[in-house]
Amino acid sequence: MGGQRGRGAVALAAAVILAGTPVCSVTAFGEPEAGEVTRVWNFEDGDQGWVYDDSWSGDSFQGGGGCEYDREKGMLRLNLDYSLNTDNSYSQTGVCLAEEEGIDFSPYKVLNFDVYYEPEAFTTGQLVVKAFSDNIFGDQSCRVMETPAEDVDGLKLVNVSLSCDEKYAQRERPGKLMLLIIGEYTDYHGYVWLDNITLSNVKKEKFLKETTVPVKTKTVISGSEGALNVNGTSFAYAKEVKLADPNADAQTVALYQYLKAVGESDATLYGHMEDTVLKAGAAELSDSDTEDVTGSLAAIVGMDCGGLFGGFAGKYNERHPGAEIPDTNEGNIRAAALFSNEAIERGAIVTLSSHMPNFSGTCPYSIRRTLSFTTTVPETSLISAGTLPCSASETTILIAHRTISLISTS
Ligand SMILES: [Ca+2]
Repeated sequence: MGGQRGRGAVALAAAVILAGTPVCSVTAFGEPEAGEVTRVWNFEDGDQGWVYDDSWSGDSFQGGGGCEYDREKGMLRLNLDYSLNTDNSYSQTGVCLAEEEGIDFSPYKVLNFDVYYEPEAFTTGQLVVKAFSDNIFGDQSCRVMETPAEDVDGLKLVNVSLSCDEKYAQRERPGKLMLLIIGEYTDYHGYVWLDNITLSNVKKEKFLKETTVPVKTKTVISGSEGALNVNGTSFAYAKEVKLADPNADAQTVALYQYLKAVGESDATLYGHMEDTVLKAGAAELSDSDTEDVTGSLAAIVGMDCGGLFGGFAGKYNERHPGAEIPDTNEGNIRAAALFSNEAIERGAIVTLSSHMPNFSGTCPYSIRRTLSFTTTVPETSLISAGTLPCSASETTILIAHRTISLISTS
């Protein structure tokens, strides 16, 4: 169904093709920056007080281990065997530095260190590293084999970065700093090297690269009443599109006409979850990593209402100083709707996903109704999740419905 309708008001989504290979200058990691205060253990002349410490191993780590100074590499070398604990999710040993007067973390914000591992030393599982020093590092961890690594002389190099809790760093003087090397269902049997254990007041990004090539969208796209034009070639909109919803409105039909036309072209629509919500690159460039490297927003922007858009209000407030949307369910949902509207205004197609509950539940609210996605609800009628007559997970669907409705009224 759906039938022959006009293109409606659907915005053309930018078809994004990554613009060339940027020439990058790599920011050297570990170089001190202006104003940086550090304490460094680089093992250029001995173990600097670091020793093997299996005091927390218990029965979890039965393979035995050791640690010695590797003079040739200028690193600390651990000899580890997790092969007797392959079934264990948490097989733990490590190294430590102990200082009688206590370790002063107060000037520092971050602990960095390099971990080198042998890619041939295991067939399954992985290593996880943590730091323990009273409450300074909380429960942070780094899953070593899942972290981007550099290849160095046949070894894999991973830089671990753990934040110091500034509150505890002011208050505590732990006598010991432990670096725990935890085997997770692994048969790792070999060496692990540690180097450049560094406390610093400056947080750095190991893989930060600065592009020197101006961003440019290489796909030229335009639309007319009857056709989509991609890089000079026209693709006529289908006169009819068959949709599951017989009541699909003109905008929906136009969207599918557009998608069908794109599908017939050589262009590809690039999609990115929460393209303007979550950012890995520098905040001062734009609100979208995609835009930073291509010049336009992702063509398809996904929004996931897992956790009732938890954290969206905070992200929105970061991007819009003064917005002051409260960190409540209602605030987060409102922020998600506002993020969505902004993306739509910039040409994106917005998708909304939710983690569905088991529909066999006893919620009195009609699932059929919540999934219809056709009612428009003005923003002023947004209701808080707490007032809904359904379970939390079913509420999530309702929230999705409400958010879709907010988007559709933009
Ligand atoms: Ca070294």
